[in-house]
Amino acid sequence: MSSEQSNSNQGFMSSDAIRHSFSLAMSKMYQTEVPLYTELMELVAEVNEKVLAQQPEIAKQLKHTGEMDRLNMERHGAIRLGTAAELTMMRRLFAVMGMQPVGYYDLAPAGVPVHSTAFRAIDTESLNNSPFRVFTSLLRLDLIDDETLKQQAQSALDARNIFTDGVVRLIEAYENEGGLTKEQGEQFVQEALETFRWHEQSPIAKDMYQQLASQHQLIADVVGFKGPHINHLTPRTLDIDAVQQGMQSRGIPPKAIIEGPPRRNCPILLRQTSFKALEEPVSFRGADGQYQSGHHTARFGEIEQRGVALTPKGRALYDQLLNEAREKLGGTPNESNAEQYYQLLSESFAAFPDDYQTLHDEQLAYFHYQPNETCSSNLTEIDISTSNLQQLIEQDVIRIEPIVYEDFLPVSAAGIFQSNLHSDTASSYDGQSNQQEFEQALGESVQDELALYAQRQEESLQACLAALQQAA
Ligand code: OOG
Ligand code: NI
Repeated sequence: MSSEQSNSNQGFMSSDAIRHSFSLAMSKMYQTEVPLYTELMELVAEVNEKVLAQQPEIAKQLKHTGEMDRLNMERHGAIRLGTAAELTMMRRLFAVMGMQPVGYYDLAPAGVPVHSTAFRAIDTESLNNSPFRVFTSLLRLDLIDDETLKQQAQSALDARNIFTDGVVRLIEAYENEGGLTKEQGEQFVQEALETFRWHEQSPIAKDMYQQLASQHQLIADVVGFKGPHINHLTPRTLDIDAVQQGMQSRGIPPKAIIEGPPRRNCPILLRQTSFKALEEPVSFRGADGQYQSGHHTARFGEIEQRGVALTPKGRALYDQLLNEAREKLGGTPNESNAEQYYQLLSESFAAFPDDYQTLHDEQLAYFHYQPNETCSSNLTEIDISTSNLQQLIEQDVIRIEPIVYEDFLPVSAAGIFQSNLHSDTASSYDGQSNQQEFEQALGESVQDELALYAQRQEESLQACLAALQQAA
């Protein structure tokens, strides 16, 4: 029995249900905060509908993998935290919703002074019930070189409390009782939402904000606010190139480059684009208690297209081909070299097989194994075992369906961060990446995303063989 079933059996609201409800509440809040996000959602829904109508094989695949029902509720968000204590409590908050930290992303080499993880559901069923994920970064104040400023930033962070008392009580209740009742669950959603809300009033003075921003825009974005406002929500599209064009024709200027792999027949990993952060009015607190007006750019919109998860071998090939294209470009992709970059990218990725069968056979990607209902072979005469897997696939007894990538990509994430920063600060930090320190702040280890995909592939294989043996 999954933990999901066990907590709903005891009269608790399931973690999947809490996560789903939270993701809807968050989307509703962000739509009122950033109306352009609503427009983006409409555009994505339109494009997805068209793809499903025009490409029935994609519709079929999504039905087989269970992703069809989740498509329109699928999104991720992102937040940036300031202290270890905030990250620990955030982990406990997400745990109530069945979201666990997966993966470690070090953004310092790309000039972004944070390291990050993604909180998300783990097993196939929970992912299909609600795929909501949150890319969560922890600011690395150790990368600020001005000692005085570092101290000031630290005191500002230590003085804030980003969680309501109510949400902390409910987190404790969840941990002690093993779940929340429906009433508590609903209350939890409302209380948790408060942490992610936008605050127009900054608790710090304008000149401190400016000093922080001159070190790095991102430092000001974290230290200058009462809480970790959600900075974007990202719906999932089935055709990101169509959305990129659609944005332009609706007068929403997208960032110059779609991050990730090039367009392919069989999408791999993740492609992402965004529209630029909005400049928003903020008022800063003066020493005399009076507020002084200013502005801040932080919140933006993003869209992504997800493809099959890659094995370590596939991922190594992806990294190699991406690096090759970037090295040939001889700089960071931007408006002025976009066409050339796409050209180099597609040349370089010609070396990456582009049909699911080859991706499977060469162990470049992860797949679900499923009994093929349309197969007419007599199962009693066939060896239904792992050692005969290839044969079973060739004879159409078993079909393979791509396991969708649920995680993020560091180079892409850096590109997304960067496109929203308007500062000409360091292009890379050489401070050592420190997963151990991150995990200490988190209060536990992050899960290895590759191991999770391998495990789900293996589980689907065992379930598939068992079903076939039963049928035989
Ligand atoms: C997070 C940027 C990374 C993604 O989808 O890769 C990201 C941030 O700006 O806080 O959201
Ligand atoms: Ni994002």
